[in-house]
Amino acid sequence: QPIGVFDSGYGGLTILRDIVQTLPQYDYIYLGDNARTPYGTRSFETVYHYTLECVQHLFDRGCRLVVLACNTASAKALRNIQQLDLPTLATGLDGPGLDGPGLDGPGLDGPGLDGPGRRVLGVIRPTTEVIGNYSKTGNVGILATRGTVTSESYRVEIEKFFPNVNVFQEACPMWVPLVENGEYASPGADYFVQQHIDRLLQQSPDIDTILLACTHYPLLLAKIQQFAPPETTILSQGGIVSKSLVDYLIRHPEIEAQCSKHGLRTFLTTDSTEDFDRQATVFYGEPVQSE
Ligand code: DGN
Repeated sequence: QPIGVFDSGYGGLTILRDIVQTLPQYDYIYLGDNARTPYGTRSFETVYHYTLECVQHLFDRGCRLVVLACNTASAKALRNIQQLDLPTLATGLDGPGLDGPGLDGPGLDGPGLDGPGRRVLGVIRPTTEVIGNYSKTGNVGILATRGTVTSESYRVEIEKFFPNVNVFQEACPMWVPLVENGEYASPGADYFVQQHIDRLLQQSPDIDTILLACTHYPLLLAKIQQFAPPETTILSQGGIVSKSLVDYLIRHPEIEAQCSKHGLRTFLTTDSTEDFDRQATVFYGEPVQSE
């Protein structure tokens, strides 16, 4: 079966891009819920229902393993989806890595969830497991959508792995629209990127590590580097999530054995395929043809 990768829109393609570079042999189905994006400002209930529908669709398309390559969905929906114990949607995770207890999957290795069914993984857990290793000052900054910030998922998860690390968060609601409108290098990008970097650093000038905890933000990396102090470590999630997926598949050979390996890529969108194909090239780095 193909590995499913879900995002509220185009952003998860920045994660998929790293995953397919690291694990090119597998088949992947990417689903972007472009008709209902953005998720970043929506309620927990709405994000949960939208995400569940899309995960179910990926299961219906034959996936047994689905990665929520969206921070907002991982923060607001993953926990509830993993706790579902439906005959058609048996999810659950165990051990460290993309999974395990916590907001990304609290106590999900228990009975009734792991089952014979499908697995849903998020992007928060793998990132929070390692972020403290990058910081010398013990002060890390999280840049994300308002939904991810207000969920407090990053703060709660990082405190579990790195109790001595201080977490500072800043919601950057203008950054997703900037990216989706191709404004990577415009005066508008200068204004809003500087504004949020300054606000983050006002919380603590000792922040030496900044996590781009939203799938779109790697496309603003050059601007972020321009306005952050030069010695700052700026982390994108794609590489971290890919490495975590490698570890997960090694630890779960029974799931790995079920993953089909023909190098196929399928792209699905809930909205216009023309728009998706045009934008996706920017996020994925090569042309795609969506359905
Ligand atoms: N993919 C979303 C995230 O990583 O939070 C950003 C896009 C959105 O829905 N706002």
